[in-house]
Amino acid sequence: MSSYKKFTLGEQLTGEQQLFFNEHGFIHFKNFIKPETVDSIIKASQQVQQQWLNAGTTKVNGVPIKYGKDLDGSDIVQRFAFINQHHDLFSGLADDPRFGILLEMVGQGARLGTREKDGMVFNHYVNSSQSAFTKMGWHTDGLRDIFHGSRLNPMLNVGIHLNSLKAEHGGLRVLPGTHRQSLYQMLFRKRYFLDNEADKHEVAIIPEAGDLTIHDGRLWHRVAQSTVIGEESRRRVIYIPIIAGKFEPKHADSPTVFYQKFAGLVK
Ligand SMILES: O=C(O)CCC(=O)C(=O)O
Ligand SMILES: [Fe+2]
Repeated sequence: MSSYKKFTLGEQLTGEQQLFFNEHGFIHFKNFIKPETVDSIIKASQQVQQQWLNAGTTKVNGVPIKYGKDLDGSDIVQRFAFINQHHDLFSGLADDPRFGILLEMVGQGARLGTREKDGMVFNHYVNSSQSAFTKMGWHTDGLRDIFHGSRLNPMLNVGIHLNSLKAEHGGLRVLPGTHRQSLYQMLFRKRYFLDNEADKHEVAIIPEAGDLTIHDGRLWHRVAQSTVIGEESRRRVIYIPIIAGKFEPKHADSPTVFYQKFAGLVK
């Protein structure tokens, strides 16, 4: 599987879409949001960034905020957590009724993780020597639950992509089918966050701005570094988890959990 089929999200998931997701552990929907919405979202993220720079915010609900430098040397936020709690545009985005269709993929008790885990995350990658965020090593998102000592609850990660990219700009790479693996493979297939080499079975997710993707919390994936440097390498993407199981909201005094310290390994 080197390229893959892209879908359009309708009133409900089709049988074909469900089969694709069950088999491969990811799915890609074109044009979830309009170009104008993408522009407003980027502007809103810059407003939150300015607030956090002014306030010197280091953590939100215990989750570390990742800072770095833009191409012009200015300070930027490269990974926001719980951004939905800091701007109406992002809380409004989480209220989009179409997420209801996606919740059915998890079933009973499914909800958007707007108050749990890292909330709505906003990643901003740019490739330059000064950037603090250019790639992310192989991992599954569900490992967090194992660190939490809880059973692996169903978890999907919904991505809203804000740039139109080609393969040379890096971006999300997934190992299809690895969501149907043993716990052993989930733990040890690769070295979490340290391994970042291309895998011969990986698939490059090639989005256009406004597309939505979903990947299973057990699926191995990484973010490849752009092969080009500068403006062309800029990549913004929002993630929001769909979760089930016990409701575990975070709050201002929530502790920083062990896996979040891994974030420091990522450049
Ligand atoms: O930026 C991406 O596309 C993926 C980020 C990711 O895998 C994560 O934050 O867990
Ligand atoms: Fe991830």
